[in-house]
Amino acid sequence: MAVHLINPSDNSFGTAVITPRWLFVLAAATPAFMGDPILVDESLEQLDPDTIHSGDVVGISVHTGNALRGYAVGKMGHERGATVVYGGIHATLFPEEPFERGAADVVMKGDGDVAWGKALLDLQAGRAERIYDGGKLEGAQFLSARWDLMQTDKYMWASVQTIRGCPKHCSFCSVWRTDGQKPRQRMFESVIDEIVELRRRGFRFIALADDNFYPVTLTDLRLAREQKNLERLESLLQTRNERFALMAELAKLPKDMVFFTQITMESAEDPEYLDAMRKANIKGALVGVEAVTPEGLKAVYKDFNCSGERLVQQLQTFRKHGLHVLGSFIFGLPTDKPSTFGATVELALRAGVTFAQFVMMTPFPGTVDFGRWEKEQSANPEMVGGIPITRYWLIPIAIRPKMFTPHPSMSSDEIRERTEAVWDRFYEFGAIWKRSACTPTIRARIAFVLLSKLYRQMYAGTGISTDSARRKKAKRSARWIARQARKVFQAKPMPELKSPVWEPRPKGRINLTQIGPQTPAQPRS
Ligand code: B12
Ligand code: SF4
Repeated sequence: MAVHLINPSDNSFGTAVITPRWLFVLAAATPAFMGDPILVDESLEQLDPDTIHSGDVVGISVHTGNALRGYAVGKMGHERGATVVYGGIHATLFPEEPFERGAADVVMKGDGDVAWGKALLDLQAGRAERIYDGGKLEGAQFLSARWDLMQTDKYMWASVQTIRGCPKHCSFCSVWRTDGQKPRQRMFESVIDEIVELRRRGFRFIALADDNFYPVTLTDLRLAREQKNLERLESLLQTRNERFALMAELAKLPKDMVFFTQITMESAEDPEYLDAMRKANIKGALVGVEAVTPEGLKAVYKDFNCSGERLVQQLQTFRKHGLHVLGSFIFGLPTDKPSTFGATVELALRAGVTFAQFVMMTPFPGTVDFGRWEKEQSANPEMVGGIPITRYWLIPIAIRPKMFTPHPSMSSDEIRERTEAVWDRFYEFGAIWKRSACTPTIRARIAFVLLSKLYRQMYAGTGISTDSARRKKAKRSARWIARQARKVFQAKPMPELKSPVWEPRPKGRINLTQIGPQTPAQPRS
């Protein structure tokens, strides 16, 4: 019984930017006596069906964007006599769908670190359940990935998760619902051990694949103090201290290492945290700016973000602390007007964000936005190709609309065209070249230009464009650029590098008067 783990994708580029972490974590969760699983990442190359045989187990991970391809892979595995198991965020949200659409034998909801091994043992013993619920594991139970099974020459960045869950509740995001609002943090020792292993193998660029690298804000601490809620304060400080301990250890790793993460904008008000990040070589972060106006932020329940000039200042604060920002903006919010597009890109340029992504409003399942939209549609659902639009991920790509929720004043085409124009403006050669001045050498500058172009081609070129000729061209050039960019990220392996010898953790409560900042958060305009 061979075990296959397949990361489905319609787009294969030969080289990928970031490792799909679940593949290597589930490989670690596969019982050793079953042998090494066979890993297939279709963002590199498409699956060869002949590799699957009767009696094998095929594990497929689906998020909403790749669910349709995932179901095609599952049906193919089933036809070849394999047992097909689905997991991942989309299967967690719609556990019946893989049975209806993807010939599933088993579906696993939630975390797979523990439950995957159990499911495999049950399958082998012929007593598998239909649906497993892996739940939300505590950080100490998260497994380290099997990096020994990775094709090292195919990826630019490896991904390591340090924390899951996010205390916020943005209306377009499902993380706080599926991963929970209580941050689940891995012990820093196991994170560092994993990173050391990656550096030994020649990876110096690591994406910290966290929902939110800043789980405790200064405002949270201030409020807990004001409310004299000592239990909450202790828990917040413990989480925060673990973050600082992790960053202190990251700082001791080889100096050529570069980390990238995702963080909320409130961290700009916490210089102690930003300085620790800089020392830890965390050189960049995706910051969810979403909208540049107060109305836009309110519409997505993100009014903890700043707007206007204060936003520019906050984004610049990251740069002052040595952190490059990948600003993430959403278009198509009900509050957007034609003038919002130009104003947003000009703000992004003025604020000095190093990279930016401009995504079109997508109602992802499990979000507040999706729930509202599904309710609105329930009386008289709009159909595309015989499929209700609220199940848009099942609509074949060729006829799938690019936007789903109607806008009060602009058509979907207008929003898409204006969004494409914004990508073009932000990533025009002159603007990229100007931004590339932040790099230290000419080689790094070239790498910066390549990466900017790659990002633009992979995302906007193949994602939002409706022109198939333009999409094909974007795919071809992304393939070529990705090969060149991969070489730039490659580092000399350091097989001699060792993990620190870890002391056992001291037990007992922490002293609340000594740890953590005492300063209240800055008021926001
Ligand atoms: C890091 C990350 C990225 C990175 C790296 C992606 C990559 N190559 O891995 C980047 C920044 C590139 C990215 C991009 C995008 N992402 Co993203 N990303 C994440 C994030 C924060 C962590 C993913 C991760 O590595 N987790 C660590 C692994 C170990 O956990 P896991 O994947 O959940 O797997 C566990 C379980 O789900 C389960 N499991 C998973 N698969 C399987 C399979 C089987 C068979 C079994 C049994 C179990 C199982 O077991 C695993 C171990 O416990 C998640 C948030 C999240 N919490 O999931 C969002 C998330 C997955 N991303 C999301 C989105 C929307 C996107 C984008 C579309 C954003 C955009 N608009 O461009 C793109 C799409 C990229 C693409 N084509 O895949 C959404 C997906 C929502 C949805 N319903 O599908 C999420 C959930 C975040 C959110 N805001 O809601 N992302
Ligand atoms: S968008 Fe970011 S801040 Fe908002 S809930 Fe999701 S992970 Fe948290």
